[in-house]
Amino acid sequence: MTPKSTIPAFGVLALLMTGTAAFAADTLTVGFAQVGSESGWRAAETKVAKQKAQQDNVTLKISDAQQKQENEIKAVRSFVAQGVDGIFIAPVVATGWDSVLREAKDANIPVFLLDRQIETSDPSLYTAAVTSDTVLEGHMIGDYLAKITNNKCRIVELQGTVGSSPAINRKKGFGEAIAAHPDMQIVRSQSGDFTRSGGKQVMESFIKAENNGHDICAVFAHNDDMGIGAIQAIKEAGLKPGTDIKVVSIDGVPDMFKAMADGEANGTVELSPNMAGPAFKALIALKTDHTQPQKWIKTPSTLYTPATAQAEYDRRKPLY
Ligand code: GYE
Repeated sequence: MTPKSTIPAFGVLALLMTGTAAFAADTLTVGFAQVGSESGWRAAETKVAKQKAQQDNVTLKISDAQQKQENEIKAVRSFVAQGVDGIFIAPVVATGWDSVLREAKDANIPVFLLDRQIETSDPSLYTAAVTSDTVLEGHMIGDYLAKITNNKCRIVELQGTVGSSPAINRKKGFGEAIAAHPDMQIVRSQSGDFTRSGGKQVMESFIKAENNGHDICAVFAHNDDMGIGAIQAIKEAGLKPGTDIKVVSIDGVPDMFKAMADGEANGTVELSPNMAGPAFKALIALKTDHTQPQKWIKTPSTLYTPATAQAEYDRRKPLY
């Protein structure tokens, strides 16, 4: 028996003695291999993770991978070497995880995927994934764009990080939604890497290629930050975002609510930045009484439009 395996027993004993559920987590240390800080949504997720860790008495070690998978893999290896009680990974890209996950599994350390999914031939290599339904998000915003354009629109698409599950899935969901409408087409599509500057740069090139933007009906950005970057590019080209070129995206960050309130964007699908909270809860339950979590702990996604944007902005601002 390793010293680690005595932790749940201690937890249960103290639970009986103190009668409080908070104690069991006192001893937990979690390593979080985070993507980076490419977007406002990502920064909020990190912030909420720290808050939830404090509430749940978890010691949280966060490593910033600067959007590189190799850095995340290194971080996971170091968490395994440190013998942490759980590992959270927000996987930059979907493939290439099996061998490092096997190392964590061999060391008996449960792994939770946060906000992005992976492709693996052996799902037993991770314990659970806490993510939104990113295919659904693409579908929802595609249906909405169809509605506000009378099913007729030449669309440019700003994709997220190449090979990341939200980029793959949001493209898929959006494509499914517009497939029903022959007059809706994606005429240009390129990655802006989920960043504001990437979104702006790629949008500038789309505008140049599309009759100074006059032939573009809408931009679909896989996240709000790229959408905000696109808004800047549209303005600099002398056009009106939200009117001349419609802007729809996904995340629900305050800046996008502000843009909608100002009439410069048309819709976003919000996903909760609280991915760590449900993961801590599941890890604590697993450690205290061996409760196996659901494989996919799904968080909700909600469509927002300009009609309620000002109120939603005021409500969210303090949280970010
Ligand atoms: O939408 C984007 C971030 O993985 C769901 O990553 C997350 C996405 C989010 O960079 O802003």
